[in-house]
Amino acid sequence: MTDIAALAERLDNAARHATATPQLEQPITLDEAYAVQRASIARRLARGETRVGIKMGFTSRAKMVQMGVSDLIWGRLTSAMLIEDGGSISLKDYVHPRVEPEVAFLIGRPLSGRVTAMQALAAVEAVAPALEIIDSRYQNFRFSLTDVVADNSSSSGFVVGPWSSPATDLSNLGLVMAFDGRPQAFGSSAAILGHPLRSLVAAARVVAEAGESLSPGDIVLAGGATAASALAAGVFVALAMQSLGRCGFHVRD
Ligand code: OOG
Ligand code: MG
Repeated sequence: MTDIAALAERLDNAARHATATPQLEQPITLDEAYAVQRASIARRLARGETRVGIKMGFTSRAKMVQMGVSDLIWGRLTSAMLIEDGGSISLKDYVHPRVEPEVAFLIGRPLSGRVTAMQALAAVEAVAPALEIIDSRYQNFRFSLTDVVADNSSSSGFVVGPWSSPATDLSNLGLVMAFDGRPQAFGSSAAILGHPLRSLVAAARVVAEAGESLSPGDIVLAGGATAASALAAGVFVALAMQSLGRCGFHVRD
């Protein structure tokens, strides 16, 4: 029997204290992994954090290849993970953080279940460039599919840039992620399942499978468009995305 509560506590503590934990010793099922994720987030909510949306993972080939996992996953975003655009983070709060360029959707109408891309778009209030900070709580940033799902899909922080009209064509927006002006990754929003809206369609389906819904005010991160880059102390991380503009944050020691 998998002790869901014990695993949730272990992963929550690893995140809170920024200390790595070994990969899970016993194999668990995907359903158990999502149950651990839900229980670990419940601990955060009990401490006063609020739910602000969800993040999709492994929606691009670049990310699947980098991490050796090829199934789409998702995780929950809480208020404590939101970093102000232009703000800063401290490396002390993370185990081995990485950053990746994403697209964010702001939900304007409830969305859940099997929907078409047109229906998903109709639920979008605004779109923005975003940077996700991922930080696996597992040693050496190595995990299996179920390990990473239990660990809330490595969610640890995110920055959202200026919101634009949902009418913005997201199909193929060029992007550059830079550290102190030095490009770390180039890409296109097309890398996200061919079109980031497909990630929102998938988000609507996976939350429904979990008995949940996307609600007005929720943020959905569509998934990294390129491989992630390890963060280094002192750098300013910037994302510039065609049509959508920029966002960024400072990394302190
Ligand atoms: C898992 C999270 C994946 C994405 O955008 O693909 C993810 C990881 O890479 O640690 O956030
Ligand atoms: Mg991501």
